[in-house]
Amino acid sequence: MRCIKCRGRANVEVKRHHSAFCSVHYVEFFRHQVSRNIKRLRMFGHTNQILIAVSGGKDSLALWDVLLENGYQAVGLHIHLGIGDYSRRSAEKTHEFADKRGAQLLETDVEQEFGLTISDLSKTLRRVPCSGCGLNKRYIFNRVALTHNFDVLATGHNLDDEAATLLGNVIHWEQEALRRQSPLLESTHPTLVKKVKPLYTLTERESASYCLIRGINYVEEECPNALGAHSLIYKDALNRIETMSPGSKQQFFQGFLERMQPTLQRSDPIVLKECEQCGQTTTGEVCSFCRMWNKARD
Ligand code: Q46
Ligand code: ZN
Ligand code: ZN
Repeated sequence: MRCIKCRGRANVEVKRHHSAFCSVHYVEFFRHQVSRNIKRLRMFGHTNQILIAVSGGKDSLALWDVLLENGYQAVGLHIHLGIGDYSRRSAEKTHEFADKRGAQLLETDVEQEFGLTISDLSKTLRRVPCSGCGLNKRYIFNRVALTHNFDVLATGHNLDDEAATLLGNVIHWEQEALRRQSPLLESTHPTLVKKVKPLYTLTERESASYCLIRGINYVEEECPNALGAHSLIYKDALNRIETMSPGSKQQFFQGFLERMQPTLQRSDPIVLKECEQCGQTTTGEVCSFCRMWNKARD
């Protein structure tokens, strides 16, 4: 296999682009994809302050690296979830990355701030950990971005994540979730920060290859709570289809963005109010985050 740019020995094959690259040109390809996504969807510019949600996994660290290398002002935010060794190792990898580059990192600890780790919260509420965890992460990312005056929140969601979420949303016909599923969510309320996903055209494998070539140490294990999660089942199904028909995953998600999203976004948006307890957005009187913690502290 030869690199399509320099004809040297290729190290990474990208089947859905019918391409292969040597290490140097792969890094160039990956960064170009990210830059193109940022510019095409007008996610942010070089004068914007970007907060990037960093878990310590391959996607968020690859994204942080690309943004810093491309001269963007990107500050990391790591949330300590309190999920045993997995959380400890995730924090270690995040610190290692930030220290090596002298990059600014903000941190929040769910237990210190709210009184329970994600694991204890799930036991107290008798709910699967992911539901409380997802709600906490979304809430904290938005709140930190607002209180520190960031222009935009960037996450490392990749093509595999987005295609799996889309499949789940279609299987359950989650209309509101489908309307909001986009690599770019503009702020629709003063307490909602703009959200972007610059890796939405790149796969997990491509982020992993980028980290490997760049020498980025990331937490390789999955969160123990992800085992048996629906998202993994959907990813597995999509990977099987992709193996038989390369490009299907991209076609599925890109086709949705181009053909379905514009129609869905024309429907009346939900009216947002401010939560009586915390002031963040909600459709009712008290937001789901406050309701969850009220119940846990009962
Ligand atoms: S960290 Fe949290 Fe994920 Fe673990 S508990 Fe579930 S949502 S699986 S991305
Ligand atoms: Zn090359
Ligand atoms: Zn609230």
